[in-house]
Amino acid sequence: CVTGPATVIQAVAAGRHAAEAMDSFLMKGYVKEQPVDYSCSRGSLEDLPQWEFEKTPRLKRAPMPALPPAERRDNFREVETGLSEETARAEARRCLKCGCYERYDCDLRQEASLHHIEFKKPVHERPYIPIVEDHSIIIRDHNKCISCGRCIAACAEVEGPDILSFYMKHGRQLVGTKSGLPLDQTDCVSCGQCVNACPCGALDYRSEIGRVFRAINDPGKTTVAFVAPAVRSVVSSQYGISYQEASQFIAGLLKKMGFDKVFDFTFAADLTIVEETTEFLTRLQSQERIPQFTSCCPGWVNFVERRYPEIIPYLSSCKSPQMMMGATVKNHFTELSEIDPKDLYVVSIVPCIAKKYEAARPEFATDGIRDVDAVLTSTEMLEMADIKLIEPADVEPQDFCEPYKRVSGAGILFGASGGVAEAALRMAVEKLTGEAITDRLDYQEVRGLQGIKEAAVEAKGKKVNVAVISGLHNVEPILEKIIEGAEVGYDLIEVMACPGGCICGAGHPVPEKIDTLEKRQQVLVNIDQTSRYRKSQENPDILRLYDEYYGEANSPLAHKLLHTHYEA
Ligand code: HC1
Ligand code: SF4
Repeated sequence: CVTGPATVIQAVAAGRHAAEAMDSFLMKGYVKEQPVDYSCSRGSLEDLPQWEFEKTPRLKRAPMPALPPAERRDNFREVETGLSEETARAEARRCLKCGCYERYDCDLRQEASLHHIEFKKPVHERPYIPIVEDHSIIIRDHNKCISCGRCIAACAEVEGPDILSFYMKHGRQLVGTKSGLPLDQTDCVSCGQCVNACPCGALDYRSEIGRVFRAINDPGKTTVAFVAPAVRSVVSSQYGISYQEASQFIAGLLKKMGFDKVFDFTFAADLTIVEETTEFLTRLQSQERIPQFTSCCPGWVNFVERRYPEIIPYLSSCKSPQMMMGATVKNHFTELSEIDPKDLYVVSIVPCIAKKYEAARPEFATDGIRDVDAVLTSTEMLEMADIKLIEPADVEPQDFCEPYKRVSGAGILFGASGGVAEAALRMAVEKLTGEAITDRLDYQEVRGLQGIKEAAVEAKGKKVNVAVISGLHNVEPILEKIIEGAEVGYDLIEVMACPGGCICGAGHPVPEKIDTLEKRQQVLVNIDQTSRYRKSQENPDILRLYDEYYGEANSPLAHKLLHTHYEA
């Protein structure tokens, strides 16, 4: 909802002002010296490497076509505006120029028209409020805020930490933290759902597009990109390609963008399953630190460290696939290819904003060289393709690169809630029974978008109880019970912070804009069903990596590079 016409008009005015100022910077050629509002800019590609993007707002979502597709224009009529058809159509076509790239697909535009609010020239009545930079990833620009409260609701009801609220300052209603502390000192898990909920660019996350372009254009650097499982589903929707073509299309797209090597970090999801399931079976046997919680979601890990440190011993010590891939590439791949780690620039592409936070943690760097140098969201990747004017027809589909080329369907399932548990069960049952499983690979009961799902599996007389949880508010009652010393009845618990898992990550375009969460999940399930390898532990490239490098699962070298510790 929109709180009042005046607020909207003022918000619109502030955005319009920013766009006009940007145009004038471009015309005057100041763009390289001035802080750039990238979201409003239309510069030439040659300028890009010199721009400083990191502290500036960025394009919020995937670019929309210049003209509204027919169904979008028709959707507008579904909103009861009370305006005449002619006026309504004229209003619908008027971009608010707030700085985002939504244009005709704009929630704020629809809300404004619904409340009969007309576009006005900026009046500059309100004093400018400095942009709040009290978090390493998320920034807040009160000047664009319309007090709709969506960010507060997303934090409380979508994700769960519930740390945002309104407060009044100088007669203005602003969004801040409930405790009054800077955002990075609260229980904020850096998931970014508040950013995705904001309809007008008042909340944004720091873009790393500039650094990545600079690395690609640096002849002294070998650039490596690796892509998370859930990115396939969005690329499939965005470019209208089938799930069968999605993986090869992404590899071709990233090569076209200029990366030297492109890996699939579904490979590291397979590696995670081998490490984490081995750890789980050891704990199951000794009944120590059971239930074991998964640790691949950095939003969830942040939540435990900040709000429930008593749960730390129950977390798997495995790094997330992102950080396993980073450590493997910076150590194993550099050794194989004889590249100095400082000359290798590693970029991870994910649907997740918390992964930007994760990659920057000091424990994931050696001598100042990060295992993952930059993290792009899938939205940023689509923006980069747009900046480089890459059309789908320009992309030459190709395989991911050696030596981490082959991946399993189990690893692909990681991208949706239940996928980690399903992949772990495919290995755990085989290890417990000592027999290869061919008939029971699908665990339908842990798939889907419900907040809490369960599965019970019998393996040679042993029963394994699994819970799968997405949305942090859904896990809190279980955590409270464990802290009280009560029995929860589960052996393994998968937790993903975002509802439905990474397919709903805030680094993806908003689902309703281009597809649905169900469709995203189905893309991953379809890829799994048609994969040559459907169990992580049978991926030949994983087996070779153990043979040639790590030795065996949970070996000392595996512990050094693939496991971590947590801090309260
Ligand atoms: Fe995820 Fe994961 S599944 S956390 O959702 O374990 O981002 O896709 O990359 O690391 O593999 C996100 C997705 C992702 C990790 C894997
Ligand atoms: Fe990131 Fe996925 Fe966790 Fe959301 S569920 S915070 S997208 S890792």
